[in-house]
Amino acid sequence: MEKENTIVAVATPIGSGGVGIVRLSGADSLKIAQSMFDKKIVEARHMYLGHIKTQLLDEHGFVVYFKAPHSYTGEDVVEFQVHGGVLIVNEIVRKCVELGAELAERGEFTKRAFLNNKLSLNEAESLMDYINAQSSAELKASQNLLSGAFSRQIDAFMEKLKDCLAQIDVTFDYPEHDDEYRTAQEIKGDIAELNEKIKQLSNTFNSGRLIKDGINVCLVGAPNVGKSSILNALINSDVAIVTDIAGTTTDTLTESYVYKDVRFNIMDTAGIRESDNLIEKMGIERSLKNIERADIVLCIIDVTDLKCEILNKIKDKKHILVFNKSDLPFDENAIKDIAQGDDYIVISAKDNEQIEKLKERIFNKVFAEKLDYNSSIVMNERHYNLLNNACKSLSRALENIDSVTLDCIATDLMEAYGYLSQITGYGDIEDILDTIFSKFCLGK
Ligand SMILES: Nc1nc2c(ncn2[C@@H]2O[C@H](COP(=O)(O)OP(=O)(O)OP(=O)(O)O)[C@@H](O)[C@H]2O)c(=O)[nH]1
Ligand SMILES: [Mg+2]
Repeated sequence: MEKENTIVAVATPIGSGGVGIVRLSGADSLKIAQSMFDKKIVEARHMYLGHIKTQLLDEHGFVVYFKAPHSYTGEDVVEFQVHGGVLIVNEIVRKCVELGAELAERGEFTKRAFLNNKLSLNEAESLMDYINAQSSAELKASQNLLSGAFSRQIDAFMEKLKDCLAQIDVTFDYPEHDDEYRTAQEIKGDIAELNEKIKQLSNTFNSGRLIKDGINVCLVGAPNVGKSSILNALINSDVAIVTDIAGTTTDTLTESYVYKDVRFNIMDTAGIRESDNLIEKMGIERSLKNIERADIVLCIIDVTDLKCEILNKIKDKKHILVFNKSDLPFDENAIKDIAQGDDYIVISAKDNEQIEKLKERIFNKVFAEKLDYNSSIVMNERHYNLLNNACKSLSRALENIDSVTLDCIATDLMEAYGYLSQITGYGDIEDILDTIFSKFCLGK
C-alpha cells in the first residue's frame, strides 16, 4: 500500500481563473519543483516568488513547500501558485511529469492523507460532501462530520466493545475468578446501551439523506387547481406556465428553494384526470411516478371545487392537503369534512397568502425532530449501512446471551467491531479504498 512515487495534479477547477494551483506530493516533490524554479526553496511554509521555467513558460509565480509530515497528505508537498490559465497549469504539470512525477489519480492526495493517518476514512468522505455541499445545511452537517466528532463517537463505541470482549476473555482465562453468569449479565447491559446509541446515530440518516439530496416535494391534484401557481409562489418566480385551461402542464417541472438552510425540490406535475390526449396521458403517468419518488406529497385541492380523487393514491405517503384559492368564497366546514383529521392548510397562490406557512409546514412534516447540526448527522449511505450491520450483530448477541456460552457472543461482538472499524477505516479495508477515492475530483 506504501506509495513511493511522487504525484502531481492541478488542484484548482479546470478552466481559466485568477489563480491556478498545481500540487506535487511525494518524496521527490521538492527536487522536482526546485529544478524548474529559480529561487532556492529553503524554508517550509514560506511563499517564494520567482520564475517557474519550462520549455514553453517563464511564469512569474509562487512556490510553497510543506515538509512531511506537516502537509495535507503527510508527505512532502509543493504547491505552485500561478496565473490561472489552462495552458499554464497544464504545462507545469507536464514539466513535473517530465521530471519524474506521475499524474495523480482522482482523490489520490486525500487517499494518501488517509494512509498517513491525517484523517479517517469517514472524514475523507465527509470532505467530499463538504466541498460539494449545495445548501448551508449540508455544509454545516458535513463540517461537523469532518471535525472529528463523529470519528470520536465511533472510536468510543469500539472501545466499549473491546472492554466487553476483554471481560469475556477474563472469564475464560481465569474461570476461578469470575463466574460466567455474572459476566454475562454485566455485559448484557453494556451491549444493550451501546446498541441503543448506535441505533440513535444511524437513525439520523433519515434527516442526513434529505439534507444531502434535498427534499423532493411533489405537487399533485386535478387540472386547474393551481399546482403551477403554487410552484411559482414557492420559488417566487414565474417559471411555470399558468392558464385557466385545464391540462396546461404536461411535463414534470422541477425547481428548488431553500428554507431554513435546507434545499427543497418542488415537482410540478400534470393534473390527474381521465384523458384521451396522448401527451397529457404520458404526463399523468409521470405524475403518478413522481408520487413514488417524492419524500412528501402536496395534494392540491381547489376550495371552490372540493374534489380529491387521488387521495387514495397518496394516503400511504407523507402528505399535506393544500386547499388553494382561499381568496374566493369557500366553506371551512366542508374542508374539515374532506380532511378528516388529515394535515391540511388553506392558501392562496394568487395572493401569496400562507405561502411561508406552507413552507414551514412542509419542513416540520419532513423533519419531525429538530435538526441539530452540532451533533453528528449521518449523511453517507456506507456509514449508515455499517452502523445498521453493527446493530444487527449486537441484537443477535443480546438475543442469545442467556442461552449460549460467552464465546459465541464474542463472535457477534467482534463482527460489530469489524463493521464499526470500516467506518473510520482503521481496519481491514483495502478493497473499499479505491471505490471511495475514485469519487473524488482530481487534485484533491
Ligand atoms: N382565484 C385564484 N385563482 C388561482 C389561484 N391559483 C391559481 N389560480 C388560477 O387557476 C388557474 C389554473 O392555475 P394553474 O396554476 O395553471 O393550475 P394547475 O393545477 O397547474 O393546472 P394544470 O397544469 O392544468 O393541471 C389559473 O387561471 C390561475 O390563475 C388562487 O390562489 N386564487
Ligand atoms: Mg400546471
